[in-house]
Amino acid sequence: MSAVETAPLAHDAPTAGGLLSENGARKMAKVEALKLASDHLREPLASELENDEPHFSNGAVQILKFHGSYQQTNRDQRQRDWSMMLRLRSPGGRVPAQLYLALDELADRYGNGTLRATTRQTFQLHGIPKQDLRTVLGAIVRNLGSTLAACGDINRNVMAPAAPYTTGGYPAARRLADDVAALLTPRAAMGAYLDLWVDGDMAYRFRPTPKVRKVNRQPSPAAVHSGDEQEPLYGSRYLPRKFKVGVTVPGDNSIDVLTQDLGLVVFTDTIGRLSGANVYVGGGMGRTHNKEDTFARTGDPLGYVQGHQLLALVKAVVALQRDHGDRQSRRHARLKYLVHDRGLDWLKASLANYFHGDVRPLRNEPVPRLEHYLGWQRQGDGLWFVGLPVMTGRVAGPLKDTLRALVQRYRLELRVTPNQDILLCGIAPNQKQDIQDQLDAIGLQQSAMGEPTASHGIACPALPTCGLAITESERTFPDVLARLDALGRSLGIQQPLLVRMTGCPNGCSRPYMAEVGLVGSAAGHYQLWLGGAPGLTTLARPVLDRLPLADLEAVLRPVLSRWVQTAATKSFGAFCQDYTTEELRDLLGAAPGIDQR
Ligand code: SRM
Ligand code: SF4
Repeated sequence: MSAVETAPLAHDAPTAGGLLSENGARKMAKVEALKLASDHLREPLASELENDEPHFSNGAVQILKFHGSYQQTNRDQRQRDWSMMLRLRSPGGRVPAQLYLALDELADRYGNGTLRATTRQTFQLHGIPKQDLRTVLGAIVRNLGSTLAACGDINRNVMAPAAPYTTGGYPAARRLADDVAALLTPRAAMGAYLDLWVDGDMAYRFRPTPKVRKVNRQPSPAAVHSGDEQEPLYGSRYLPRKFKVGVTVPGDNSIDVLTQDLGLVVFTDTIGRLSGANVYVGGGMGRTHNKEDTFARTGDPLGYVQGHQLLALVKAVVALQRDHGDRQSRRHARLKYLVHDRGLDWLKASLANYFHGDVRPLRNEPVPRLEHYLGWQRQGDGLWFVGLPVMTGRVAGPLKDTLRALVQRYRLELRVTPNQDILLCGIAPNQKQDIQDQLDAIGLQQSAMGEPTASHGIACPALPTCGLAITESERTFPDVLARLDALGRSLGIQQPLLVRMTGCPNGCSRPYMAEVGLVGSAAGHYQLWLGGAPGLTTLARPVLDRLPLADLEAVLRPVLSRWVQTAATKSFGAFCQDYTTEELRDLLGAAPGIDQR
């Protein structure tokens, strides 16, 4: 099948947009045609795994993503140096000891010797040569991990509060996240996945949770079915674009709930059983510089749905996006554009074809906070966990050695937080001192928790691995934080600032929710966003397009100074919200080389 062609739609429900070919038929976009021709995500990947080329073709690369891997080059090297990034899928960030130890070893033996905790609560490995991909991926599956659907046009890793609290609504939120992950696991693609990576060994088949089995047995509205018996929810072209779900409890916004395509805030009864959830739809961060029709957006409240109807609701929203999401323009294909363009009323009316349950008015929620869970805390079951700040999520050197030693000795489960930090969980009281001693030996807790911004900031990988990066992010972030902390000290600022940085506008560290967002716009230059809230409830605004990083202090000093002098009881984000964009620009310091838009 050629890259762009006229082909029948796999599902004949309406699709937004629509390029017409000469004979008036709708032309299928390239990636759509590739998905359709892939035999549920097998080809041309399966064939190309057999050849000796050091890289995959573009077609295979698109299918490879659904298996959790991206082909990358080292952008520090002049010559193309191909390797694969592998991303796991770990709902709620849970990584058992056995899997962690396997990842640790695989990173050393086949990868670049590091692991990276991601902003969606999982681990990535970088630098895997193509010829080792089968070995590495097979080892992950055999150690009870999975990379299936960690990337690609499909539901991604489901987020949930990482803290292993055994009380309140936390266990219900984690169970719901597991159920959603199981519900949205592709069926036919699972077969392709096991065939490719573990010779079809069905022992590693992902088994749906009992709740999901029950929901799948119940009749759902006809519109939910894709028309493809093998892949009943997704159909043979899967979704128009990635889809992200996050689950949390009222007041804990560690998962950045408004940035999710579908955000669920669960309510429980007095003994922790799921009663229902407030549902938010249409959040998303990705945008493109100078393309005003792309934008970051916070989700809209859809309403409250009762617990026993929640999985049906989740399926319904996915099916609606499958049928109505834009399959012609990938830049415009996320659910957020559907909600923005057609409106919440349209969404609610259309959803009625897919969901026959009740959508009630939202329940009240407490003011949300970004919980970090750093330091020692009780789980609630007699055990402890310790939250370790990990700068930009990169696990390397002494930190990697210490984590391996601790996990090996005590068989500890890890949890990755949306803030790229790691929680060591299930610690018995008599293990605490030894663990603390080992953490002290590498200076981990003091160093990273001493500085106000460091325990809050996140940055995406950017150069050298990310093919879309315009600027540095991860490699320059520690220095940026140190400079901001020094500036804060010189101005007498006590409160931490929420700082997030990326190397391009795709928004992988969710910078548009930060109090200070730095978004790579040209070599050495960053778009400056101000005005996000510490509880991640408000979108920030762009105030400068090209801030030279060298001028960071000069530009921010006057506005930070005005804040501490006039409104220090407010957060910096709330202070910025009181001003128009023009006024905010006037409050910034002038520095040579700044283009004031
Ligand atoms: Fe992302 C693409 C890294 C979370 C929005 N993201 C990429 C790629 C795969 C680059 C590419 O397409 O070639 C990056 C790989 C870099 C590398 O070398 O590892 C990449 N994204 C990451 C991670 C590793 C950043 C991190 O610092 O941890 C995160 C992995 C998440 C995971 O475990 O699943 C990551 N990406 C996010 C998030 C945050 C989130 O999901 O909560 C977002 C914003 C939320 C959203 O989706 O709207 C995000 N990534 C994007 C986009 C823009 C999507 C859009 O709607 O326009 C792209 C580009 C694309 O998809 O075309 C992208
Ligand atoms: Fe790459 Fe841009 Fe995502 Fe950073 S924000 S990892 S530069 S795609």
